[in-house]
Amino acid sequence: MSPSKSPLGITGQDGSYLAELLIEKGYQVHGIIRRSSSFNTGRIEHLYKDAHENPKMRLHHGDLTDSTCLVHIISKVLPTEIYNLGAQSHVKVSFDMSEYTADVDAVGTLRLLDAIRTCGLAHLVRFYQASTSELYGQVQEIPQSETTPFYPRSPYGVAKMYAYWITVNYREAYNMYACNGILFNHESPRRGRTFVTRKITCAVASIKLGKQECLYLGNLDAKRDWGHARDYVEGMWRMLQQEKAEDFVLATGEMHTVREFVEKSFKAIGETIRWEGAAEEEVGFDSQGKIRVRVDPAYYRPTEVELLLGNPAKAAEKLGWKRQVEFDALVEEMVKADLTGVAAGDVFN
Ligand code: NDP
Ligand code: GDR
Repeated sequence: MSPSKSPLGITGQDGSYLAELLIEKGYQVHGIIRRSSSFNTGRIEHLYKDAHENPKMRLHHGDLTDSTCLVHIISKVLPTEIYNLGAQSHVKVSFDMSEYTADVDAVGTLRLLDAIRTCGLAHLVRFYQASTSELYGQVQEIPQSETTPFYPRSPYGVAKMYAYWITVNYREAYNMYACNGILFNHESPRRGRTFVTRKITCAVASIKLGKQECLYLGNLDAKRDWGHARDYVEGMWRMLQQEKAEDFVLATGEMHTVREFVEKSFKAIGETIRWEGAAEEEVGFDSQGKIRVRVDPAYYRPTEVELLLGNPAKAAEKLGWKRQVEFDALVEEMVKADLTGVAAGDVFN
């Protein structure tokens, strides 16, 4: 039997790139998807169609809030690697749905680890946990590495901190091959449209095509370390190919503000943004003097993570991993994809 990989969260941004990578590597992929009243498989449609002729990918209905289904799927599939990418992954939404976020992101990870043990696979399965730079939250050190103390600033960050430690604990207690990838923000044309990068590139494309007047944003001064999702799924896979399970930071080592992301995105359509005013009154004008960006405090978070900058030295040394896509190329790719998508009336998500 060829080794099989099970990504949870296969319908998300990272899951879709990871599924592509694993199929390319010749593995059988079993994805777990949630039942939905509408199609939620847009990002993996191209892979699923192929599966009818060449069954390299199978989908199973399941949910991180349902232990029984996790046990059933794992005992049926007998995977060699499990990637837990499933999560309520939106930081702002986690303030509105804190209990649900804890159930899926924190307890869901525990359920999955216990399902592996229940199936008697603790020594056979390699487990990847999608940990996050949100664990660092309030700045303790710049740049942040595997040894930087955690100080999460949202229900999402706190839930992911439980998931981080339960992964470490199961590695130590049950000798499981279980790793945390502490990934800094990574984006792509498949990024959900409510995350700031994709919200910006979609709006810029819509403004260019005359379908939107103005983009409303929250904190323009937040700083993030943004890379390309395709590079990061390669790093996830490499983490599970080591002799010994360890935790790794994946990041670019470069930081930009939301404001810079806006400016670069407009530059990609040949437009320059001029800022006026401060804080909630700040606006961005285009070269014709039209207001194209406004601040809406509704997008502020009760507690904000102001600055994230990762140090990927350990991943470079031990995994031979390095980001391939530079910041400018990432922005250009996203704007270009959205120009095509908006023109065709066919945007992801
Ligand atoms: P997305 O939000 O795009 O995808 C999340 C996935 O989780 C979707 O497939 C979603 O299914 C699934 N999911 C949500 N709730 C459940 C549930 N209860 N049971 C099973 N599956 C569920 O996230 P990304 O692809 O961007 O991120 C992947 C993982 O990496 C997440 O855990 C995220 O927290 C983490 N992460 C992401 C970073 C980033 O910058 N992208 C950085 C660091 C960590 P559905 O499609 O049905 O909603
Ligand atoms: P983040 O990503 O919270 O870092 O979590 P997001 O793109 O949502 O926010 C990044 C920064 O931009 C600021 N911001 C806005 N954000 C959104 N979504 N919408 C806005 O209008 C807006 N205006 C300004 C935010 O305040 C923030 O500072 C992502 C998710 O993928 C997590 O799952 C993952 O763990 C982390 O990245 C690493």
